[in-house]
Amino acid sequence: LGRRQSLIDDARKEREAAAAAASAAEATEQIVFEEDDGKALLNVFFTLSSAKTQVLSRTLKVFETFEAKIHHLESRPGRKLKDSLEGLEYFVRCEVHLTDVSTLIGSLKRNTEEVKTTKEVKFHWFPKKIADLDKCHHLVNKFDPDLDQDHAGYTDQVYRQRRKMIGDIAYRYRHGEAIPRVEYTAEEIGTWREVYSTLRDLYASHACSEYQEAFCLLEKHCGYSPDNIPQLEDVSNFLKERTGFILRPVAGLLSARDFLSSLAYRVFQCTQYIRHASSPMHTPEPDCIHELLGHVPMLADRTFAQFSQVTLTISHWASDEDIEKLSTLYWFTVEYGLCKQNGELRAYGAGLLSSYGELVHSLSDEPERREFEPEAAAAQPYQDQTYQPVYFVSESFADAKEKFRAYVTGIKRPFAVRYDPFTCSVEVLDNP
Ligand code: HBI
Ligand code: NLE
Ligand code: FE
Repeated sequence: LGRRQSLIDDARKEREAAAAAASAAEATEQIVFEEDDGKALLNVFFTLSSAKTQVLSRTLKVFETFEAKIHHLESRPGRKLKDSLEGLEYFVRCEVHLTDVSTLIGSLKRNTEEVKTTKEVKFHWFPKKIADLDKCHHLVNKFDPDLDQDHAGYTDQVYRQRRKMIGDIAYRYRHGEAIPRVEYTAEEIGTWREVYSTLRDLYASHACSEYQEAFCLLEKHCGYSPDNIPQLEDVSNFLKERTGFILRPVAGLLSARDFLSSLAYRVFQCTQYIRHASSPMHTPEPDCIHELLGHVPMLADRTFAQFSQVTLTISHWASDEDIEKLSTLYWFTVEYGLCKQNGELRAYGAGLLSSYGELVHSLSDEPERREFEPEAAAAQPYQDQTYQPVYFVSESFADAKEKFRAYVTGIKRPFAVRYDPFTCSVEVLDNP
């Protein structure tokens, strides 16, 4: 009975909406931001003067062509049309991809006498101001030591306990607060020391020059040394002065959407725990070694910082497919990119610069290396458990940035956003 009543209610609501819309002279639009994908909910009213079924089926074919999901369809006696023709009026409520709305309506207009529409456009929720990043904390738990049996720390209760404690800092953190300091244990510092000294010896021959320059500065001003795990708060303050990037703590691997949205605000979400002592040379999940030795030096470079924020214009409204492509592109550049410098191959990707196992592998004869092309890279399946079989090489750093930007600008966008650096907020500029 409850369900029946709600169907009746729905039908009534729809009739009211239809009546309201029918009396509106022009098509109206309403934009609502929701958890939903980039879909529009479209109410279409059209009148067919001919009673021929062919005309009706040709019209409905338009909906089929655009893969519209029909929620409701009804016909009713039409009002008198201008040329004293009489016909049936149809009301269709459907869900259609945002970018198809205007073409769909255009096609309907060619088939029918009179078309009116009202539209609600649905977008993913996205952070409109920097403090909204407090809500961007959706973790992907495929590498969680509590859940993933292959995790080096899966059977180590002490390690798992420690991860929880450090993870809590991130859960409690709110934008604008100082990042709480962690007092690292002797074992943790031991892991850091081993990775740090091995990598430092490799950087001269394996890391790009921008990395090496920033690394020197971090050793000088930011507590980078074999015996000290730098504190996120200090590193954040250092980056803020260099490139405007700040850090905030996160408890693990973040969803690509939340991760990219944060970059749009020049905020880098940073893990604070360290990898398990048994796997110093490589771990599939991000940890503070990956962030501090892989990402931070690159974020201290102005060109690179800009590169990272390029996602601003897109990550806010991108569909799931766009996000997938963007994060794959991010993977093969920011995480695993190689570039040429003075005729030599060098690493600029953070996943390489934080793993001595993979850094050596990437420049050895083992993997395949291809010239960086965004289209190809965005479609290339990637490996997130162990070393990459394929890397993309760009002519230079600036070249990778330009190509990335060109690719991103080429993606269709339903509205533009403007970032206001004074208030660290985003303004939506135009409707579809
Ligand atoms: N989450 N904590 C964290 N650190 C990263 O480096 C990271 C992430 N989530 C996704 C991600 N990186 C990227 O590889 C892309 O999926 C965007
Ligand atoms: N494999 C990297 C490392 O061991 O440092 C971490 C990659 C995180 C995406
Ligand atoms: Fe990373």
